[in-house]
Amino acid sequence: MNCAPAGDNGLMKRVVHAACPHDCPDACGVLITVEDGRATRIEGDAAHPVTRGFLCAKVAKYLDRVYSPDRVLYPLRRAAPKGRSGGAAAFSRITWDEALDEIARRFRRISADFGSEAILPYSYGGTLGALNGASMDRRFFYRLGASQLDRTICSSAGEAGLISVLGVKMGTEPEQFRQARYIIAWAANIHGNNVHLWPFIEEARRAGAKLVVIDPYRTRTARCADWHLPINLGTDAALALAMMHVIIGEGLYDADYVARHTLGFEALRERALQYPPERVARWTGIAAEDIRRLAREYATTRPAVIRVNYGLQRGEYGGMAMRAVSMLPCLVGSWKQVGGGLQLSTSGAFPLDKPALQMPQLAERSPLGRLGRVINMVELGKALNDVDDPPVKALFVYNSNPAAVAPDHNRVVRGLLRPDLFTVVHEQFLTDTTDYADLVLPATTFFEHKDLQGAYGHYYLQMSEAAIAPLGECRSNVETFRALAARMGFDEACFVEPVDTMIDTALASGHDRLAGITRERLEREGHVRLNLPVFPRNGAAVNDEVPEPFLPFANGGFATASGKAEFYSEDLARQGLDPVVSFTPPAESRHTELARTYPLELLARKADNFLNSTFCNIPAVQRMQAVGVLDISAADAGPRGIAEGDSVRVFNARGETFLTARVNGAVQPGTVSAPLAWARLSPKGSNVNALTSDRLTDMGGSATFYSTLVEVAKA
Ligand SMILES: Nc1nc2c(c(=O)[nH]1)N[C@H]1C(S)=C(S)[C@@H](COP(=O)(O)OP(=O)(O)OC[C@H]3O[C@@H](n4cnc5c(=O)[nH]c(N)nc54)[C@H](O)[C@@H]3O)O[C@H]1N2
Ligand SMILES: Nc1nc2c(c(=O)[nH]1)N[C@H]1C(S)=C(S)[C@@H](COP(=O)(O)OP(=O)(O)OC[C@H]3O[C@@H](n4cnc5c(=O)[nH]c(N)nc54)[C@H](O)[C@@H]3O)O[C@H]1N2
Ligand code: SF4
Ligand SMILES: [Mo]
Repeated sequence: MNCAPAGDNGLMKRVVHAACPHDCPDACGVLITVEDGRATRIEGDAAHPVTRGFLCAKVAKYLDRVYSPDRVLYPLRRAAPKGRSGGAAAFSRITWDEALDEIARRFRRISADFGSEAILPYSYGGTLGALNGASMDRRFFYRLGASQLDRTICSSAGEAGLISVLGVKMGTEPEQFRQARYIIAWAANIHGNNVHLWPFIEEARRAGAKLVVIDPYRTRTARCADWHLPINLGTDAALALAMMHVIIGEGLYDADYVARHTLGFEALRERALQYPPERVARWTGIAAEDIRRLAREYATTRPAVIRVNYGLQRGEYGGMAMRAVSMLPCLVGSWKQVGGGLQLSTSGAFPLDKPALQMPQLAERSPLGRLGRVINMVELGKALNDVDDPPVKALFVYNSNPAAVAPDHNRVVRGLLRPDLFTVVHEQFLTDTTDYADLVLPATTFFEHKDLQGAYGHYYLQMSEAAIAPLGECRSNVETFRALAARMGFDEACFVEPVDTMIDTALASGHDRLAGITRERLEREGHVRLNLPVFPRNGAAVNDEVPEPFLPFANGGFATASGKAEFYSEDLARQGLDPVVSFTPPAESRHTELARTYPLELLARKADNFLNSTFCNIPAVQRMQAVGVLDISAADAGPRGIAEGDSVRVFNARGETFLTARVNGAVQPGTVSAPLAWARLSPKGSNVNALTSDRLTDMGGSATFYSTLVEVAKA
């Protein structure tokens, strides 16, 4: 941070280093200019090796979000019936004292009448800050004896799949993509969801690299690619197996790497034999010849890297799909080259002391005397309507907008409408979820609080300083749960621990990768690269100005039980899953019985310019993003009498939503697609999640947003 009196007008002007906390792999370094207490400018940190001085279009407009006239600035109490009505008019302003008293009183009552597990926290990716994401809140709910939330809505299937092969969530660092000569963007919408990787890919392409995109949707990334393979939803495991069929059959694998660093090759060879390209072509919609060419090019071009993203694992068999794709670099040995390998996530490299931040041992001091039961956040509708041991009587939502993002929206809303459910929502804005809140508490943005920030798309740890004072009466998550703990009479010292001490605690895990990385250093430098072992000097820690390439698995060193990349997994066998890898069509897909009634596969995707449901309400961002649209192929539109611009009803047994048809070649026959947005801003108040189901994935208990069958009719 630097301070200087600013020229003529005598205002104090300073530039503050922060880190974008939104749920995005890029975790950008951000510079906020503050003049006389007001933020006046936001820009990407040019010194950050991945941010490189630019921000995505939505966060570039963040001043509009921070200073939006729609910010919730004071605690609010409901003054009208729950439901989609009224917005701000449905609430009246109260004081923090009144709000905290009411929450403490209701929580005590519910705990006495039904047991403390009748209280359910609900949070996800509002902020990925180490403190405001998961620290004081966890302490509070452990001490309270509340139900635990299994936070599975995004990535747990893919994580399970990746970890089943590699043992850890690590991969190729983004800076190395510039050295790659064959790049597969597999379910990776790089322009939309990971834009800071793009300049490295561009650099590689200038040096002759080829970019292949495997995505059912013609994203901007696909349009820019050398080769786009529009795959049918949920069929990636089959494609990867067919590639392995070719690679193994034609002897294109790295026999030495396989022999030294993998386990179960013979079992994999036998399995891959069952997936010849001709057979797989029918499932994937990709011609056998294209599959062969892809396999040969991938196996023989060096270095070859795969950027795979979580879109791959939002289908019913997402775990197996990620498992299959994760095997490819292990088979061809591309981990050995700078610019080779695979990246899903880098988050496993950040060894912050989570137990010390979250303190699960506090559960022993709760009325329950142990950890509460676990509720899967994907099944919120079930939890609110059907769970009875005890029923959920209070819901505390923060960092999340479940009435927009949770699957089976109508069932979720049925639960949220229950008059006997006490719902508190800690938010920056009035959202789909506050439509059902009894109390709304005002939350700070990252401009207004300090935090420590890791990443899942690079290897830099960052300090995010508070740039401005909290607006109105906003409080951070940390301060809100601190205040609630005091009101509940929790007198443990951890509830008064200052933010800086919490940051010190998080950094004090004693792990090598954090050696020498202190709060003071992060405050000085803004971002610091983790101490990563360097190839070929594996084991030696360096932290130079220009970091040397980090090759996590060049010499094997996988974090699995066997220490090898596991083509055969004893652990999966124990769970009753296929220990090798296989393809199964999702129950909701064109290959199954239900497709006779609902013949179209729905890709209920993310919007390129929103962040899940965040940013939907900001006018400057709305201008960049078409919402309320359904992409449909001419082959599916024609027979239904649907033309470009027509209003359509998209429906299945769970619900319906109303959209405007776009017949522009974005999707293939049999697939339709619509972006996620706020339900309350959508025609007739429902979004794509009115159509999605709460069925869980094969591994990790994640959501199956992208295994959804629908029918479409002209409205
Ligand atoms: N602009 C923007 N950025 C975001 C987000 C956002 O909403 N908007 N969301 C953030 C979040 S929460 C996350 S988890 C990350 C990562 O989010 P991602 O997982 O990368 O995002 P998705 O859009 O779900 O999927 C990525 C791509 O996979 C494709 N896809 C979907 N199903 C399949 C399939 O079965 N096979 C294949 N091959 N491709 C498929 C989609 O069409 C999409 O283009 O992005 C983050 N960044
Ligand atoms: N159909 C469909 N549904 C999806 C997806 C999809 O691709 N398609 N993607 C899924 C995925 S990958 C994910 S990760 C989930 C995302 O689910 P959520 O994490 O719920 O995502 P957001 O919609 O971004 O909502 C986050 C909310 O937190 C608030 N917030 C931000 N910062 C703070 C803070 O510091 N404190 C508090 N108290 N609140 C804060 C924001 O204002 C915002 O309303 O959605 C899932 N749902
Ligand atoms: S949302 Fe992602 S790309 Fe945009 S500023 Fe934040 S971290 Fe960077
Ligand atoms: Mo996510």
